[in-house]
Amino acid sequence: MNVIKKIISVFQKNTTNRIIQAFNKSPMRFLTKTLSICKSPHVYLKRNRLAKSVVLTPQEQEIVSSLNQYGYAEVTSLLSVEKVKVLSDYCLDKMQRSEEIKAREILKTKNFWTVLSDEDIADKNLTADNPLVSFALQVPVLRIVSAYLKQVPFIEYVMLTLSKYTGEPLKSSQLWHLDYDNTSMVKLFVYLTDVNSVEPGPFTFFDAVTSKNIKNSFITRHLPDNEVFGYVEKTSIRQMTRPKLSCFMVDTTRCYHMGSRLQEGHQRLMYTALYTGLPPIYYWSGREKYQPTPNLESLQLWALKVKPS
Ligand SMILES: O=C(O)CCC(=O)C(=O)O
Repeated sequence: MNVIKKIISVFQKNTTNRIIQAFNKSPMRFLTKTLSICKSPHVYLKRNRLAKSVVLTPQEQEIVSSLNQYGYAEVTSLLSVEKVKVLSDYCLDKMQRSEEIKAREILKTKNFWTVLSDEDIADKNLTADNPLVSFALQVPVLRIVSAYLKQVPFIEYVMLTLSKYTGEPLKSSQLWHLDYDNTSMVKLFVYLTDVNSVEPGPFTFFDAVTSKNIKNSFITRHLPDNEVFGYVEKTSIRQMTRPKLSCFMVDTTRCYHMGSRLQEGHQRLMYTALYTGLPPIYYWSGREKYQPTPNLESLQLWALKVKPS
């Protein structure tokens, strides 16, 4: 009897989550966001207020303008070379152990990549000095995201993916889509292997202006090339063919994108940090999951959503 109850509860939970996901993949997500703000206005207002006090350097201002206008920006020259090196060493070591990590992967949602960061996350909280987290905590990035989202962000996740060739038809994020983790968010990407050509499956997108011309259903779907090219010119594609250690930021809620379309014999190691404005639009996200380290600045503490001790 207990087993049946358990099966029913799992089924109900999955069904509820699927309904919420479908709802938030439609324009109704703005209603969800409004309701979440009404439920916890202090979270939203406090983070808004703090963002107003952020002072940007001229370089940061330029990046925010590019994000506002086009939904993306190159940020390689903004980031600490030392931090990129630490991230790279940490991630390349994981790549060497990818088969072992793959065997312990938690969520096998996409067979064209292995989530190498799963072993960091597992059941535990991540510490702020974990290289995947400390890279996302760079204050210039947090200032930029705060100014762009008009809200001091939360680091919803950090992720390291190793994409591989499967020989199977394209699916999920290999097709064109927008992201719906939140109504306001931005992603920071770092290539940790060279992606100098189309073979290693570059992150590919249309800027926010072009993306507006792409039509989708009320509950949005991932779109194949032929459908997308019915709305926009192939020539407006932005293919991030860049050497390793290149860093860029994209508002993936505004820019249609896809990637990981690898050709045989290639692989791509990429780091992603997702910054979101709180409150979340899903009851299961926006949760505390980080352990602070001493001497963090205020923006960093907010980004980790840690309670001050
Ligand atoms: O694999 C890729 O380049 C696409 C990743 C993606 O769709 C995303 O991070 O939202």
